[in-house]
Amino acid sequence: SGALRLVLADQLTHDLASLCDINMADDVVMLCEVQDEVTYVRHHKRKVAFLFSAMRHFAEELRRKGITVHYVTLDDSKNTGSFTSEVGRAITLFAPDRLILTEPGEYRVRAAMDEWRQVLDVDVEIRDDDRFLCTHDEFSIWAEGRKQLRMDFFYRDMRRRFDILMQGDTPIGDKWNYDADNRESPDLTQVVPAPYRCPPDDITKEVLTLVAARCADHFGSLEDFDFAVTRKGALEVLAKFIDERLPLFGKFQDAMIEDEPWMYHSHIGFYLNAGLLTPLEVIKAVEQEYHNGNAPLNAVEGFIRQILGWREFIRGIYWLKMPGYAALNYLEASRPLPALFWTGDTRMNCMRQSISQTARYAYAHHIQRLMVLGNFALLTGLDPVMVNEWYLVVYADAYEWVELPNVSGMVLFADGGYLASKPYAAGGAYINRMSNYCKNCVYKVTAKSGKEACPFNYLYWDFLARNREKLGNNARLGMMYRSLDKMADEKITQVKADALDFFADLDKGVV
Ligand code: FAD
Ligand code: DLZ
Ligand code: SF4
Repeated sequence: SGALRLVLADQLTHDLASLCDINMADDVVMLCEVQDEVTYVRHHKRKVAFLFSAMRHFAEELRRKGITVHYVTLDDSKNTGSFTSEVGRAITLFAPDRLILTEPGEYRVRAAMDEWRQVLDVDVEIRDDDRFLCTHDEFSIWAEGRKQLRMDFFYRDMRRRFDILMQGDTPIGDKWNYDADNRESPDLTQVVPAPYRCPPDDITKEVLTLVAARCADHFGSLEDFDFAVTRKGALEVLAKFIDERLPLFGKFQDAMIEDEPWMYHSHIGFYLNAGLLTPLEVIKAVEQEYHNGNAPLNAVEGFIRQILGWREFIRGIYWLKMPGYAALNYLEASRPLPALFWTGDTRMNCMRQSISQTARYAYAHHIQRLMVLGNFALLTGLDPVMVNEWYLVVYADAYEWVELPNVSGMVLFADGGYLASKPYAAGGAYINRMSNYCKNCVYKVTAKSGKEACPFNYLYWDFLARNREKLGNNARLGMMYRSLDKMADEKITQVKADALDFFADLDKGVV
């Protein structure tokens, strides 16, 4: 008999470590849709539909290559509902001589796999996931002895190692980072190109029916499902991004426009994280656009930094710091997640826009996640466990390895500054500068206090005052604390009273 090779929903890559040496005559590849994974957090309907359809298409592609595939659908009457029990069942069915795996993206799944070595009556071989560009060992060597980790230094090393946008030993253009050029306010006269759309084929239609029935009470919408579900489709998304959006990606990277969820972003996170695209091919394709003169350096460098820098850095931290990282709560935040995160029922226009788009598309771009939703969660002191669960549920590109460090490290400062040098806290002026949301908001972004004022304005100072003991010594917040110290007593009393009123309204669900 041959090997049983398990492929998870986020491992849909034809040359995956556990598939590359397949013996077509004897081996079986297994994929399974299991209830435990659908509900350990109750994922957005669109996310489940995307993954199941992509898994089914991938299985078809393997079959077309002549590979034997054991595919278990969620509604298969024999489906036992978990990875462990389904792998056990496949072992009885096929009596393989070994089980070959690629290490999973999540610690939770890795822990289960490590147990399989004991409980399964077969040899278990877990291979490194070589789709990532920095191995766990390389990252821990880089991190060793550093009290705080800074993405910028990691990114420079990665640029050198992979020779991306380099001129010998120096970066092209002589600067490593062009973020200073990447903070323009939105230009409302520019028409944002229409996003890629892939109408459902028969496989996707069947999945949509299944998900509508089985996940009826999950968050989010399946309406007009149009994700790519194959590698071919994902390559089209990438090509469309490169042609139509990349040149302006840098300039408008942080900009937000009402009713415009897609902006100049790439929308490839879903596909990268599920394995339909690989990071290095994306980076090379985008670098080439610079060399061809089709896109400016600030756009190309800014985009490459997200994938070669941030994505690898975030993953490195996850594996270095788990399982402890998930429990960190440096600021001792404990407010339960308000219902408005699920309903979008709020008068704060920036929050309503970001949440309703998230419900509709299982997508929001980085600045909505960080500076609107994240900023709200940080300033109001929401419980990190609940905030993490929300982000893991609602985005179709979310897996714990990438969601957790972004939320606990970047947004909530729950790791005390290991990942980010300061909390990304901001008042309404930032959102007003980067968006047109405030024009249609009942709150006044220019008002600093009182019922009509933009809540971010006083929540910002209240946050700093409340967390002085934990943040007062942070060098990067020095200027803000000096401003707070200079604030008249009445003004501070007003800030605190406004914040208390806001929290009372938040509890009542009327902000
Ligand atoms: P683009 O803006 O076009 O960027 C290109 C690619 O760069 C992304 O597809 C992604 O692969 C990578 N990238 C960019 N920023 C980051 C980052 N901070 N960390 C890791 N990769 C990055 N990204 C996820 O893939 N999954 C998540 O669950 C996730 N959760 C997030 C939660 C919060 C609170 C924040 C602030 C960010 C989160 N991100 C997450 C990072 C980022 O917001 C998304 O990768 C991005 O919005 C996806 O859209 P896009 O493909 O259009 O990205
Ligand atoms: C997120 C998810 C969902 C909803 N369903 C499945 C599934 O049915 N089968 C599967 O193989 N993987 C699923 N996943 C992804 C896993 O929960 C997990 O996040 C990744 O495999 C990373 O370890
Ligand atoms: Fe958001 Fe404040 Fe602007 Fe309203 S005024 S959209 S709450 S930043």
